[in-house]
Amino acid sequence: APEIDENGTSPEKLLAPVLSAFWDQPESWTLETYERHDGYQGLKKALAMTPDDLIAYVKDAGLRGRGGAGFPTGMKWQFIPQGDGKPHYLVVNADESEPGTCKDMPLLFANPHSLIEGMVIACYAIRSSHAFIYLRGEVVPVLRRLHEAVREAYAAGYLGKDILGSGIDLDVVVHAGAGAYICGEETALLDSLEGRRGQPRLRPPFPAVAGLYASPTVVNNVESIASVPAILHRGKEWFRSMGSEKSPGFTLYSLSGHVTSPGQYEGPMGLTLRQLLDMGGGIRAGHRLKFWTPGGSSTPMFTDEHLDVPLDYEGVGAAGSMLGTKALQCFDETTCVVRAVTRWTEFYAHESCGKCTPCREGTYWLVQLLRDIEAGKGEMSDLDKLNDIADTINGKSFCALGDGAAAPIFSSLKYFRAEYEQHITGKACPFDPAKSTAWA
Ligand code: L3W
Ligand code: SF4
Repeated sequence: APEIDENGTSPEKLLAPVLSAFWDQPESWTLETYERHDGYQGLKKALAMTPDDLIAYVKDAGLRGRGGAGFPTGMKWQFIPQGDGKPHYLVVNADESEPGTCKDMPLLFANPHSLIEGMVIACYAIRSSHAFIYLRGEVVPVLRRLHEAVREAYAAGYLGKDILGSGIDLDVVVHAGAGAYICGEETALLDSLEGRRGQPRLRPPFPAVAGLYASPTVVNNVESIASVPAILHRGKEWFRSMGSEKSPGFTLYSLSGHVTSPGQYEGPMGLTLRQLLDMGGGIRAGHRLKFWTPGGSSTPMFTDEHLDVPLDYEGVGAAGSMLGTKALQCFDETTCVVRAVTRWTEFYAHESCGKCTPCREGTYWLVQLLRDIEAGKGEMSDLDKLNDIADTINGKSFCALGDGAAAPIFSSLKYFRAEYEQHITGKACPFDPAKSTAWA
């Protein structure tokens, strides 16, 4: 059982999942199952409010975006201008691709109606009658399930014309992307949705001002929107009773890597990796934690010194990283950190959209240096070169992908410089690859 801290992380809260409450039930994804678990009750409460009051309610609840940046959801909705005569759009970012992140796909697979209900609520708030779900296209079973859930919602009157007799209309389009990581960046996603090559746009203007088809657009992560119905149904005070003042509520953590029972774990914001590992059976038997990521590979890595860092925006930030998507990838002592960083950097080089020079060229050169070091062909001066190239990418690239590529370079050099040096002086990787199961 997880340790309970003095900040009010009670057993009831840990053991009362919301988003994942009935994932284990037969046909959890159907409308019938959802309605049996209070489905679409939050929508009824929302429709009894004015849109402005609804936005204020979500703002007061303190929900922060679950896609990586933690931007306040209610504030984002409030940015949408009113009475401007333009169409407004809601776009759900379901392009989950950050390495280690596996929460939105299971959520959509097991409980798609929580997203659809949240979308109706959000669209009522921002006065939108057209919404899109931009889904990572490779995940075909989720695509099929979403299509079916949307069909059920239309048939039951939760989508379409005059929803529940309220006079509001909403059409939802499910759009499958073609498998580019950059299309998870909100403006590249919008370009892709419009039928163009997905590359980030200059911000400002932010999507709230000029988004899809140059109209005011809210882009929210799946988990953010799927969390809204429960806030309406059970109340903002209930939501605020979990987590911390600045990072309230429940959330899904993705636990992966050298863990006895990897998977999705739901709990209040601010749990620690130690608590999550307790729930997940710990690091695999006979091994110990070496390094881990708090929010996917784009966030600076942590070590076993950080087991008690509260996994909220403030706690992780104070410890020198970012909460990101709460993707906790755990690596034990059999993993070569140089190999892991090489693999991640290959990913960023492959996924770099090529629009800006620091990222396009820098990620390529990082890969060349890292491959040499890992193969025992590196020189000591390469470590400064790695740092310099990462420094040229970080903060000087057009979008967050560049910063994400630099993050593992800086943090691995900070915590594991000696291991890089060992590769260089020993002219070989000190790890027997056969002993490392992290990389196939
Ligand atoms: C109107 C303003 N809107 C900010 C909006 C903005 C966006 C949101 C957050 O990157 C991070 C990134 C990844 N007027 C506004 C405004 N907004 N100022 O607020 O914006 P921002 O720029 O802080 O972040 P972002 O560009 O959304 C997201 C990190 O998350 N990440 C996640 C990666 C991948 C996934 C996935 O696969 N699902 O999420 C991991 O760390 O690196 O730093 O909506 O428009 N003045
Ligand atoms: Fe494209 Fe990378 Fe530049 Fe982002 S940082 S715009 S992904 S080249």
